[in-house]
Amino acid sequence: MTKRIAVIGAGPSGLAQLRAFQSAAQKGADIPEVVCFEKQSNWGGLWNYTWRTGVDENGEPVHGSMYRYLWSNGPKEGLEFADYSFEEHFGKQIASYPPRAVLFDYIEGRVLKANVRDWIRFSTVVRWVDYDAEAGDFEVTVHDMATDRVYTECFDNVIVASGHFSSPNVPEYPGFDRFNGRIVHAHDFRDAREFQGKDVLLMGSSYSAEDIGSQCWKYGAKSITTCYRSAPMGFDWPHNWEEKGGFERVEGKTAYFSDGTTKDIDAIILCTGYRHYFPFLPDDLRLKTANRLATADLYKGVAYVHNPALFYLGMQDQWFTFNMFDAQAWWVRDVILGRIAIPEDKQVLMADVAEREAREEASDDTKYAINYQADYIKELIAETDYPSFDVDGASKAFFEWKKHKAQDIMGFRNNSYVSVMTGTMAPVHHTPWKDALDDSLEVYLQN
Ligand code: FAD
Ligand code: NA7
Repeated sequence: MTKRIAVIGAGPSGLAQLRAFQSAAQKGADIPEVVCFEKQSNWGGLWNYTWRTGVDENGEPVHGSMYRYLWSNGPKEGLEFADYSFEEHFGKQIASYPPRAVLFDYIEGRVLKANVRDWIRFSTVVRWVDYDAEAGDFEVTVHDMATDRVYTECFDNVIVASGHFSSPNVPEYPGFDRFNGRIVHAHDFRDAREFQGKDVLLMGSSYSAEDIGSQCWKYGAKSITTCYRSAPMGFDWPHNWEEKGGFERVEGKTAYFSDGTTKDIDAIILCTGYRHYFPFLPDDLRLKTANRLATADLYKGVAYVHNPALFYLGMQDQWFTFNMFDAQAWWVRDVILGRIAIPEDKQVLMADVAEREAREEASDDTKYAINYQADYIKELIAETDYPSFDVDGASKAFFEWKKHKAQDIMGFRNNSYVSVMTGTMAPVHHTPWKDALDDSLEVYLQN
């Protein structure tokens, strides 16, 4: 095969794409040349932890939003690879909410086994992608930071797997410019110990506010205050955690809220979400979407309707992660291998997007949303040879997880679930999450 494929990013999504092609080759398929460009010096995407914030060693924006002591915020049984179980990787079943280093090790294990590291050009930033309509190919311009060389190569397809939880959404509120303390976005938060003994305010009512607040609480913040724009998280918080309404302004160190209350605070952490940001794409190729389950302009959630030779992986909001990226990557691979045809009529592609959007909007219910994403995974894997697995069983782990969070927000990570890949129950972790201050791989695996 003479085709050339560019994959942008070697995080879980990009690595899923490499593994998808390698698995086809292993079964005897003729596969294209796959070149993956990764701006960091190692793979793993967000799971490749960096202490840096702002700019990296090359002066590029730091991709990582990961922080120390992060434990998976959902059960591992919901994200397990169908072709590489936790038991295969660790040689035993492990507890259900692994810390970052453990998940990094697992992600890495599969691609080390697949032997695809040579397909990746590390420390290489994709600067620009153009489509040449006459030639029918893409020109990809990259900057190799190690040799300080900018060059352009042509590809038949481009697969964007650059993630969408990296570029922060940073609102401004009255008084921020004169606040006598630290204001930091979740993207730049690294170590909860920085806030030991402090009164911390977190803005937002989603996963980052919940988890960064929990980290700060666990590592000794004096008090946690969260404030919401639309709706409270509504958990049964510890005694020194308060949830307030809308944030109005800050004067000196005093924050004012829409319910008329105030709180003196030392630091503000903006857990206000992220933007889909593709500085390397021109208008006609750039995905413009909100963070939702049915992304705009992506046929089957992956093929760009305005140019279906361009694909995007992992651009949805995520209940499922790693195995959803796999389902997508296997499907994209099969389009490229000519096993699946994308309809030529653009109206058909847009109708597919509209149907997905309408179905997502039909309900606000969380269970509905989880089932919606599960159905999406089932739809994609039915069309490829990705190992079939009990996706509804994985959804059940998510339903249990929601229940466990409602019961005990600081204790939900002490629960265990059954793997739908191997049928084994996870062991109970040796130490309750709130007392487990050492998040290293060695300590976690001591079960
Ligand atoms: P990323 O992991 O973001 O990887 C994208 C890669 O693309 C990076 O390596 C980046 O360097 C590279 N890249 C970007 N731009 C360029 C460029 N121009 N040129 C070259 N390379 C480029 N999911 C879970 O399942 N469980 C969790 O507990 C969980 N916790 C999370 C906690 C945080 C703080 C965040 C932000 C996300 C969390 N997620 C979690 C969701 C996360 O999105 C996925 O787990 C996963 O990392 C997404 O993989 P990805 O490959 O799509 O994107
Ligand atoms: P999310 O899930 O996009 O949530 C962002 C939150 O920030 C949400 O509660 C928003 O409120 C709130 N928000 C956004 N803009 C503002 C402004 N201007 N003012 C006040 N509040 C605002 O992002 P997260 O970082 O929590 O999670 C993203 C991923 O990171 C997730 O997958 C995790 O696993 C880790 P809204 O409800 O929209 O009113």
